[in-house]
Formats: sequence, C-alpha cells, structure tokens
Amino acid sequence: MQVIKYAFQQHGDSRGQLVALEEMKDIPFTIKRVYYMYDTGEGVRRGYHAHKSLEQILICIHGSCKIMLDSGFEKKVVSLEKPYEGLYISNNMWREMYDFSSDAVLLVLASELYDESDYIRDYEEFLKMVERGELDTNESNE
Ligand code: T46
Repeated sequence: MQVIKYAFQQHGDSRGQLVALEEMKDIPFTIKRVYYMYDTGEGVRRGYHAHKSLEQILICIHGSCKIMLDSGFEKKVVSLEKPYEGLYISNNMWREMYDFSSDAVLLVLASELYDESDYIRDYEEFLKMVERGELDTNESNE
C-alpha cells in the first residue's frame, strides 16, 4: 500500500510563505469541492468510511492531525503537520482522522461534489467490496 504525500512548492520571501494549488497540475484531479474542519474536540475521531469514486487531497493548513488509511489489506498512519504537505486519498481507502491539535484546520480538496451515495460507511461491507474486487482504485496518479 502506497501512501502518496505531496510537498507543494512554497513561494517564500521576506514577507512569509505562500502555496498555490492548481487543478491537474499540483492536484491530480479537477477540484469540484473544497471543505475544511476546525474546532475539532479533544479525542475526537472522525471519518470511518471509504468512497466508491471520490478522490481527495487533505492538507492540515494549521496545527496537526493524524490520518489512518486502511486498504482492507493493510493500515498506515500518516501525520499531517505542515501547511505545504498534502495527503492524497483514493476512493477505495477506509479513512479515520484523529489526534487533532486544538488549533488544527484540515482543508480537503475533492474531485466530486458532495454525494452521500458515494460513501461506504459499513466497515464489514467495505471489506467485502475489497474482497470481491468491487472497489478498484481510480487513482489519478496511476
Ligand atoms: C472524507 C473525510 C476526510 C456536507 O454537507 N458537505 C460536504 O461536502 C461534506 C464533506 C460534509 N457535509 C456534511 C455532512 C455531515 O452532516 O457535513 C457533516 C459532516 O460530514 P462527515 O460526517 O461526512 O465528515 P467526516 O469528517 O466524517 O468526513 C469528511 C468527508 O465527508 C469525507 O468525504 O473523506 O472528511
């Protein structure tokens, strides 16, 4: 299982840093939606789902958090703590986000509009879909 973490170009000068992200260039898909989470309570763990087709890039633009990725075969934990780092998550990964610092702002760039029917929220169902080969990756990077 490959974890794809981007280090975006930082345009730094004496005034500070700036990161610019363009679709199909810095981001491997067309960005149809942006959302972010903040004020995440201590000890909160969220996510607990995979997607049928959604691709996303997660950027912790302030503070820090951890992401647990589960392919159904293997699990990996990724720390996000730099505003110029982005974690690519393909559709077929079960994800859980946790260990948010109190000042964490987690920004997400998504390849599709919000669609509840794209969510797989039952872990046993997720494992069955992986086993049956129904959740092939649609990774833009491939
Ligand atoms: C994912 C992880 C990383 C909307 O109305 N529009 C949206 O675009 C989103 C993302 C959410 N919502 C509503 C649906 C829920 O009532 O906001 C509420 C919280 O969403 P959810 O419980 O799905 O949040 P997380 O943190 O469990 O998951 C989110 C994304 O939903 C998911 O796609 O991969 O972040």
